[in-house]
Amino acid sequence: MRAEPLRFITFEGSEGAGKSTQIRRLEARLLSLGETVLTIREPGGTPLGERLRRLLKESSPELTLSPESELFLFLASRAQVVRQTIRPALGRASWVLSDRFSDSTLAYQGGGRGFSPILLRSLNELACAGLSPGITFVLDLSLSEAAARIAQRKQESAQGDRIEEEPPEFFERVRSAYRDLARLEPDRIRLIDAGRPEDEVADGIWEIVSHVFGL
Ligand code: Z5A
Repeated sequence: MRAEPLRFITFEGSEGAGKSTQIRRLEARLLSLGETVLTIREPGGTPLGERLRRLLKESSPELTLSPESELFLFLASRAQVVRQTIRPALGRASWVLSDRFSDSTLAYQGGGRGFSPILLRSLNELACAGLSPGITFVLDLSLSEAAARIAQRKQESAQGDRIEEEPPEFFERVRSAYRDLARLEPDRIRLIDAGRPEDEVADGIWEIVSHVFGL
């Protein structure tokens, strides 16, 4: 009999794909069953991580970040959240849901920026102390649909973001890197068509979670 995967579920995909929306939906379903759930985001999840998040997202001419500095700041946030937040929560038998984790580095710094996947895997291994999610959902959405959702959201709250300023080719490479990751690790990484209505996406995710964890 196969052991149940770790109750650590990560959500990945391009900006605007619906990760935060779907995490909230899954959290609500688990809570309704009386489960304990910790929801975090990356970068973030600790006081250090939240400060690094502000730095990483800030778009300002005075604050230049080389690709190498950017990579190490994402990894620093991850190293901290794994040790300070995720491991202890899993140890208390809580579910941990994370909005982005190590696959973001493979997709954005690997696919997007061009760092070697071998190097990134080895740095991720160090940052994560060997921790790997039980399941990862990659919400896959076309660039045009993602852009429409982001534009709609911007009308509601205007917020600048450094990585958002990258050209469309960058995000095409990120999307294709995510699809490659899903092909490489089909057991862990489930590619989800995020272009469907919110309820349909949530039901698809729940079907997988309830099946894999026997809920
Ligand atoms: N990054 C990195 O480069 N390397 C790393 O290692 C890590 C991260 C960890 C973090 O940004 C940035 O850091 C990110 C990658 C990089 N940069 N980019 N680009 P973030 O955390 O601030 O933002 P995000 O992760 O990119 O996600 P987001 O903008 O918050 O989007 P989302 O969570 O995927 O989507 P949402 O907020 O749930 O939904 C977006 C809108 O669409 C919203 O108005 C919803 O109501 C709507 N929505 C959601 N689902 C649907 C459906 N199904 N239909 C229609 N409309 C929908």
